[in-house]
Parts: sequence; structure tokens; C-alpha cells
Amino acid sequence: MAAAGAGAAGTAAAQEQQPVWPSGVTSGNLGSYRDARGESEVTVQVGAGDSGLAFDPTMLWVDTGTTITFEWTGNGGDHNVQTVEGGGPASLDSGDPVGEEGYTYEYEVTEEDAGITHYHCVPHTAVGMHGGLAVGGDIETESTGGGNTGWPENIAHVGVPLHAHWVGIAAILGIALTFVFTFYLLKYGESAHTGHGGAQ
Ligand SMILES: [Cu+2]
Repeated sequence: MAAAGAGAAGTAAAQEQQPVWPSGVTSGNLGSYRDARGESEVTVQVGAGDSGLAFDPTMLWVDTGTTITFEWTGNGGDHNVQTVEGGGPASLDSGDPVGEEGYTYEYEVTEEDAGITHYHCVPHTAVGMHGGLAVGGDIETESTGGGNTGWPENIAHVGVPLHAHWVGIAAILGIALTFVFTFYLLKYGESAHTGHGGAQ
């Protein structure tokens, strides 16, 4: 219980308001978030993270009028930026995948893009190269810790060892009882037989 309390306190300290992203966005690689409202120019790395299969920031919140520059790192192979089918109001499309370091795709955010857009890299959509773009002030938000999965992870880490602990004790008790019963059955059976045989 002490560990759970400490985890909850840490989460509360790092709490902030974040857009409510669709699950396809929050399950994307890297999972970094940036609130860039008030900034006229923002850069998103394409091919970020250890494997080069992520967007950084993975989740971005901007105002209308902002120019987003997607900049290729050269890592992770050929990438592109494209709104997933039915993924939202912004029509991101950098064209065919490219791998060249320093390649850029500029996107100027307009009022028509207001809301949340889910985009991905087409060649790497199956391996989690997804991102999210929130535009404007009419965005539903929620309180979060370091990431959206902070709370469930903390709860799971406290609950799983406790559960495994009791399963282990039950198994040991079961094995011990089997030995005890076997020992007495053998001992009783043997002495009874011996006693019977000796009396004849
Ligand atoms: Cu990619």
C-alpha cells in the first residue's frame, strides 16, 4: 500500500491537461506530447526514437495559423505522413515514402483543421508509427500524468506481484500437504501391515 500511495502522489504532481486522443494515437511509438499552442512554427521529427519508427512529438497541440514542418531524420527507412482514413479534419499527405535525411514536408494549419487528426506513416502503420494533431481551442481534454497510461500501469504493477505471491503460497502449501499425507499413509499402511503379519 505504501508503494501505491507514492505512485499516486507522483502522478498527481506531474498532472496536466491533455487532449483526449483516439487509441490509435496513444498506442503510437514513442508517445511524446507537446503543447505548442501560441507558437507560429513547430517541427515534428519523422523517424524519431531508438528504432526510427516514430514521430516526435508523437502528439502535438497547436493553434490555427501554425506552420508544422515535418523533418526526416534519415533513420528507420522510408517514411511518409498521411492522415489515416477517416482520421480527422486535417488532410496530411506528404506523398510517397522517402528516407532522405533533412527532407521536409510543411503543413499550414487552418481553421478547417480544428479538432483532432490521427495520422501515420503508411509503410510502418503496422509497427506503430502513428501520431496525433490537435488544433484549436475546442478540444476535449483530460488530466494525465507523464503519459495516458500512467495510472493503469501503476495499478497493474502493484496488483500483479501481490496476485503472483498468493498463487505461489497456495502452490507451496498444496505440495507440502501432499508430502505430509503421503508420509503418514505410507507409514500407517506399512506398520499396520507389519503388525498384522507379526501377529500371525
Ligand atoms: Cu515510417
